[in-house]
Amino acid sequence: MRYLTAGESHGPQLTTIIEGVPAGLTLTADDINIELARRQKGYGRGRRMQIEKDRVQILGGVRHGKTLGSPIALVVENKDWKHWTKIMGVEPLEEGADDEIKRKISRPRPGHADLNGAIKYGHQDMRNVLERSSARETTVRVAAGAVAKKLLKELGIEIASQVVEIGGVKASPKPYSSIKELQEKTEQSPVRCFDEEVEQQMMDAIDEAKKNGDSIGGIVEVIVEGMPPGVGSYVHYDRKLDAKIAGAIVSINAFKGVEFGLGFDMARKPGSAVHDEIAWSKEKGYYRLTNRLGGFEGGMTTGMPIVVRGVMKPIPTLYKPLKSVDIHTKEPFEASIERSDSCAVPSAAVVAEAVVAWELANALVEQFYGDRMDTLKKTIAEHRAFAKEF
Ligand code: EPS
Repeated sequence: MRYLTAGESHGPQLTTIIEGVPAGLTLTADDINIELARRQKGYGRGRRMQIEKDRVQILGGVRHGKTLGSPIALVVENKDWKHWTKIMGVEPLEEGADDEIKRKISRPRPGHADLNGAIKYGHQDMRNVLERSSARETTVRVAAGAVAKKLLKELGIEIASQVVEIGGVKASPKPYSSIKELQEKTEQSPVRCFDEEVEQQMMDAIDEAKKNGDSIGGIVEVIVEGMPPGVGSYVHYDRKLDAKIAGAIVSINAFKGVEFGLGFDMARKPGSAVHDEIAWSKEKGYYRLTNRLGGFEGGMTTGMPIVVRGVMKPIPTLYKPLKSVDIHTKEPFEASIERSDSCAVPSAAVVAEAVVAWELANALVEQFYGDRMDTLKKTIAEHRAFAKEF
């Protein structure tokens, strides 16, 4: 499966075309809208989230509630577009159009794509960069991920996420009785945190950052239950599924690092305290006594829950601007101020779910020949039985 996205943050719409989804998957706009609404929630978002009410239009690839196997075209309108029709218009501007219409940006924000993007594409106006590098694009990545999540659900695979740290406030690792409990409780939390004892501290940290014109980042964790073992491969670098997931996480705007299971803590422990011992039982087949490796060995799933975390840096658009240089005059300036969020970590957890779901669904479709949902289900059920008795 693959997908492309197009669209600028303040352009008319965001678009994605998804290719390779098996035929016969039950899919409605509501399946996608639920995910879009989840991404829009979260304490710390700015005014833009009050303007947008993201809803998808399915414009191809689905008929009478089922996927056809043909490309799926999804569109989400930007409600804010009506305020930007001139600034972001497609047609050439009349000669002498005033600066208010151009809203040019010549002062790059440290930490954003502005300066490198301008150098790469030769843009004298960095709005041409920031409109596309904006995290608004994650809207349609979540839409594509919603299709992947639907596919996983039909195969008995569940995905959840939790925010485990915001601005230095850490959640304590609390056990959950089931992934359902984790899904339901984080959904009720304004910061998508399972540990309600630190929720208020996280919100206070966000308020403090906002008051200071600053921003804060954090850590999100994605958990997946129900993946069969042996998905991915050890035989070649570009077939390792954990590597694909790591790439997908770091591809989310502002993400800077990724870890599985014990992650970076593994550097501080001996092998005997890292590797998961193997056991077998009639009803479970092979399983691990612990899950410190987070569901992967040798680039393949172990069948244990996948536990992957990503770190999001603080958003680089600050009301308290940092030093920068005007690209026209080369004079030092304080970087331009653009409207922004003080913290988008809770939203980013939903994006992380989407990109992980995409990689897993893709791996299953590739490995188990998924032109049709019914045959995909059958071959995966056979593989599960084979792995259990092996
Ligand atoms: C973003 C800046 C803000 C965010 C935006 C990402 O938008 P604006 O420039 O319109 O104020 O709200 O996020 C979204 C619009 C979204 O849907 O998540 C940025 O510069 O990355």
